[in-house]
Amino acid sequence: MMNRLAPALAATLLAASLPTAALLAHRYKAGAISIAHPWSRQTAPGQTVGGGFLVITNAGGKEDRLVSVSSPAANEVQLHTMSMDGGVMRMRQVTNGLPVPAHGTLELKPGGFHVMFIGLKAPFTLGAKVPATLTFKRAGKVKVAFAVEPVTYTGPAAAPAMEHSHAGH
Ligand SMILES: [Cu+2]
Repeated sequence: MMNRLAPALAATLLAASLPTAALLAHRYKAGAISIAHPWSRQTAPGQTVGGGFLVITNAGGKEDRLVSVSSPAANEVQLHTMSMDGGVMRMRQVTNGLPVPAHGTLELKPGGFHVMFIGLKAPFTLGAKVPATLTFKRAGKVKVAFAVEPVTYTGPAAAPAMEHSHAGH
């Protein structure tokens, strides 16, 4: 599946007004795997797909693999990668999963690897939690919830730096 992206990804201006995001971050653990703050974005009326983003850390000495994701909130959930194709960002399905390196991190973020919720059964509304099950080769199934963030949200990584700069005042 290949889709042209909606040209709305540049809207990062409001992210600076969301310093509480870090406080709402949530975390899951399963064996050597820990998962930080799965999140998605509020969907527009009529929007039938949504992205899912999260950071997966492997504290173990053996590579694991995110094999698949399922969710009752969508007809289908795929893992996607993004790449430039003739100057246009396109995404395509990853069918054999994504590796989580030993003592390493797999980051699913806007512009890169992501979870694709396809055929949303209801809009993703701000503040909602979208339930999903991640299946790992080693760690097995992990139930998580994707926090629905504003369309301008770009991830929890920006928040700690912001808090740090505030602490300096
Ligand atoms: Cu996608």
